[in-house]
Amino acid sequence: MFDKVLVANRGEIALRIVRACTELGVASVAVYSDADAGAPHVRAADEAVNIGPAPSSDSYLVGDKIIAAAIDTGAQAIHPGYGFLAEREWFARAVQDAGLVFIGPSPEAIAAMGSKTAARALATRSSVPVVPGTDGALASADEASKAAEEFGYPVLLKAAAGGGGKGMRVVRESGELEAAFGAAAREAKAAFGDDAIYLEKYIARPRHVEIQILADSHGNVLSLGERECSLQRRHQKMVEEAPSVAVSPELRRAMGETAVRVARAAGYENAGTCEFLLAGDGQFYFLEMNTRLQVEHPVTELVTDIDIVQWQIRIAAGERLPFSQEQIDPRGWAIECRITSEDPANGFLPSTGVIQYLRVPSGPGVRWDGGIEAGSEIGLHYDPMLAKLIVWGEDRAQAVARMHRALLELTIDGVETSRDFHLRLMEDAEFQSGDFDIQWLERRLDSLVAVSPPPEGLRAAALAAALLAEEDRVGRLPSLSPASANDQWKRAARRDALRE
Ligand code: MV4
Repeated sequence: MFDKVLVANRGEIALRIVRACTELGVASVAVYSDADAGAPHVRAADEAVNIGPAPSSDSYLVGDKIIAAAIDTGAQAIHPGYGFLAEREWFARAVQDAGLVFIGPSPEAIAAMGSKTAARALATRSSVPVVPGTDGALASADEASKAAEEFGYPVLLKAAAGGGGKGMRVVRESGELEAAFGAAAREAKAAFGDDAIYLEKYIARPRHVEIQILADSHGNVLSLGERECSLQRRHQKMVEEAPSVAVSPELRRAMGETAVRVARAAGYENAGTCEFLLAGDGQFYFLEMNTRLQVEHPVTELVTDIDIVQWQIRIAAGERLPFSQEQIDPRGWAIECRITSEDPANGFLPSTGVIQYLRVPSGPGVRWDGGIEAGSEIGLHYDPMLAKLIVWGEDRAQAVARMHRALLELTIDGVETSRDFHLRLMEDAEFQSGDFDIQWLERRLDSLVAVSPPPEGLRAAALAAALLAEEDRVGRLPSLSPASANDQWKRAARRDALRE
């Protein structure tokens, strides 16, 4: 095992990795930008190194500074977390070339999965189902048009270098294709510096289900089961769960075996995730493989009782996975809410400020993976995710009830957060039924961010104030039925929320 590991990240994931190191008896080194001096992840680590100014392009994205910090402090390995340098082939190679261990897959595996067309080809060679589509990139809008006729409309144009929905265009009929092809290529060029576009048949209203795998350096590759990630807004996941209501034990086995096949074909090592679309008819299609630890890994940890981050470190140190596939049997239900500093009542506009007060939920089955504390300054330099609230229950209904209770316990003063949005989502009957797909959340958004009435007392006071103001204005108390008063109050409250 390593003596010392450098954590090349910030916020909640840096803390998560430091915790894993500490439990393994491994010393940890944090890195931090000027904006993060004194941040929780810095104090949690055994040592910390400043790597530059607040903008991540001058700090968390500068591989040379991070590698130099590892060498200077005598760390033997670097854990990249997610985002920043986690999926940069050049960084994984530079770490190796510096004589250090990159806690993640090889640069070759990162490169193989970085190209979505290469990943598709690799899957096809391994008899893994992919959405019907082109084998490689399209040379022109004309070629795209021919392919679209072959596979049939609607089709989806995707960036070969892509991921995360950038450079993606749904095309419903031939007349729209040429413009959509140009737009997708321009967007791909701007986002990835590569305008290569390929095409797939568009799958209507699927679920987004992914399989977590662990692969050691001794040829053992295991599936830790699925996560249900359909609840997204603009390609940002908001809530994840494990397992998925749509996955039977048979489907879990089939998808797990498929993910393991992809990982083996890529010579994959360490933790990784295969993303699938799951269609309404039960067909599943491999989309891409994420070659990193994912934000939502805790839901898998809670249902499998396997510490994925500890195993990432142990695998990188050459240890063997001690369990067999048969021993991995998800138990109970886990749900994660991503608590962000965004204002749901205001189009999820990022909110900034200082955390004035923080009450963290606790009690049975509750886990808080956070990166903030009272006094933390929330700016615009980094991702708005403040923390993840994760719960476990015996079944889905208990997990939902527990998440609702935990969200009630959560108080964050000083910035707007997604907390109330998550509360309303837990109260939503359709969410509770589990019957949703990748478009459901956006269809439902308006009703989930609508202003809910305050407690009775406050509402009565607000009504009394409104009536007295009206009396002042017109010289008599207006006649108002309770129902219409309630409607008028809601309209006024909604106006207020929109104005803020
Ligand atoms: C698709 C798809 C439907 N049909 N491919 C989104 C990002 C990238 N990981 C792949 N994604 C999708 N690929 C085919 N052939 C649906 C998605 C998708 C999605 C699309 C629109 C809006 C939200 C979405 C959320 C998840 C997946």
